[in-house]
Amino acid sequence: MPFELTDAHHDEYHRNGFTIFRGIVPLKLLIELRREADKGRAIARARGGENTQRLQPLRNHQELDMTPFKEFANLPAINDALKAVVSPNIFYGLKDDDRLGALGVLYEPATRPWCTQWHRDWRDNAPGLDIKLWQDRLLDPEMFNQVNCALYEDTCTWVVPGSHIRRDTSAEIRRFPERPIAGPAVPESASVEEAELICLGYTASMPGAVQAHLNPGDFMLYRNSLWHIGNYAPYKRRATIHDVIGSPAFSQWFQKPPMLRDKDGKPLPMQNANLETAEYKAWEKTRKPQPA
Ligand SMILES: O=C(O)CCC(=O)C(=O)O
Ligand SMILES: [Fe+2]
Repeated sequence: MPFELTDAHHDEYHRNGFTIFRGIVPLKLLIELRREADKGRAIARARGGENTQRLQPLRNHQELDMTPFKEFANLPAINDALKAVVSPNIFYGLKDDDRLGALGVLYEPATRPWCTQWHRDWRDNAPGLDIKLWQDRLLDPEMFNQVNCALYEDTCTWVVPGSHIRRDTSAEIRRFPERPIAGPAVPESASVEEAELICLGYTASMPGAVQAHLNPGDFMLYRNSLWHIGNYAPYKRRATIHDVIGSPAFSQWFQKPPMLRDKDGKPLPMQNANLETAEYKAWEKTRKPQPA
């Protein structure tokens, strides 16, 4: 059945911070995208190691035929749906040249399961970013949009629905009081199975976490201000197109992200937005010796 946009996509995106355009990639294009994306896996591993997560941007690699990716990024169904759900101001795909901006592909690791930390992009992975300004932009739907479009079934991404437009809840602060956010404790001696289960336990330990389930050709649009994580295993074959969705407001941010700097111009360390909360203070007491 061809993809059909409904009010539910709009509601889900704004309420939960993500929505999925099911089966929006046509069959012939899916075949071509798989063919080129699968070539990128070896290039990614040669560059980033056997367990690397991505090849991005794709456009730097002459070995790859960008034609299907261009067709993908210009699909009217995708562009119309994005504009209807997010805003008429957003842009995707080609603008005025034949490059494909930030489009990349996410792959499964070759030998070892691993996961990212739980995070909200920019806030938790950009040391020195002025997170008060990040927080001020959360309610603007033209900011912080990205896409995962699965070419094979993909269950790696987990999210906390609704977290994209709010501060952390008490439970989230108790779970992750510290910055930078701690990842799972996987001993180097852990077997592959043990590493997989430790990562799964860490991933599932986030209050309110939900696993996204993408089938081939499903396009997940999400705000990366959502709490989210990627959890990977070698047997979960993955080739998922990963890209940002542009807007004039986001281009401005992207070109010059607001950084806090010291007097020598060096970015400050990662900030923690929860320092004044009761939950953070309670946690701090448990780890610091109290003054006499
Ligand atoms: O693998 C995924 O789907 C998420 C990756 C991610 O969030 C990241 O690398 O920042
Ligand atoms: Fe992320």
